[in-house]
Amino acid sequence: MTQSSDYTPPKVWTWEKPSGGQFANINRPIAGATHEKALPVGRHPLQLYSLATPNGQKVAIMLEELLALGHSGAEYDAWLINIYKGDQFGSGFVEVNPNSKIPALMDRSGSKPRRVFESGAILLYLAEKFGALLPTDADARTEALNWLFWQMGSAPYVGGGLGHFYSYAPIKIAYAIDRFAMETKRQLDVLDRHLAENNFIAGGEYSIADIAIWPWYGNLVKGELYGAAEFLQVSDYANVVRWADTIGERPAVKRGRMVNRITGPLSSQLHERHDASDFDTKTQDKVQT
Ligand SMILES: N[C@@H](CCC(=O)N[C@@H](CS)C(=O)NCC(=O)O)C(=O)O
Repeated sequence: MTQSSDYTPPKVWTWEKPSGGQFANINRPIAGATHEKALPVGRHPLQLYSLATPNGQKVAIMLEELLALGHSGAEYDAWLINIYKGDQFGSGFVEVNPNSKIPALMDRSGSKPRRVFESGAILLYLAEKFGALLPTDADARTEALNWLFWQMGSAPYVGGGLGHFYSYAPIKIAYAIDRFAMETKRQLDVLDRHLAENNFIAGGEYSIADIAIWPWYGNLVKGELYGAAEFLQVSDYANVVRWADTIGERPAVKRGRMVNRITGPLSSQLHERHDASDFDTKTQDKVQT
């Protein structure tokens, strides 16, 4: 392994300059708002403030699944928070999520607005609110929550670890890439072994565990994340690929991943979603013509 020791950490770390890489201009060691900006509010009970990253996709997919199940109370406005431009540091957004990360949800269906942040908490909140997509049987419910929290703890190694060092970092560091490629492959193997025995993550029933895991590991094995499919030899994980294909075919998943999307084919980008018909009329290919 390549060893490099041309850097000795100082006694006290200081923030002197942007560290380079794709997110250098938005990363900072201080929480809180950088500017005053109120969030827009639409007409629906649920207001989603997001971007179609894997964590953002989870919530839009969940809402589309709930609507497909007939839960009209899950109608939502989805507003674009462009994290590359620093929208997550606006005062209104920070009030909804003090951690300045998408996705964030405001539930305005009650007597006073209720904020929900952290994608796992949002999925659980919506599943409980609508009594859907979380098994009621104690064993299956526990298993769904096991995997939901597994995802929340594991994906940062994929995103903040592999994705950062393989794709975004300004220099390629063999030690870091090896460390996180190894961990990502181990996680894919965990999933592959589990999905060899189960159709869905919590067993026989599609649930919020699938909705949490698919945007990360499903996108990864389908080559939609960090361009790392070949690097990780994802075809070795045949059960994950089979599961990813099955879920990717769900109409609500196809819709949900378009919401607040600002990259990819214009026909797949729905920057804001305020009505079910927006999928047919407001994608960027139609808005721009
Ligand atoms: N644990 C959080 C992670 C959310 C997260 O990392 N969001 C990223 C995009 S995927 C973000 O908003 N980054 C903006 C920033 O770091 O400034 C969740 O699952 O909701």
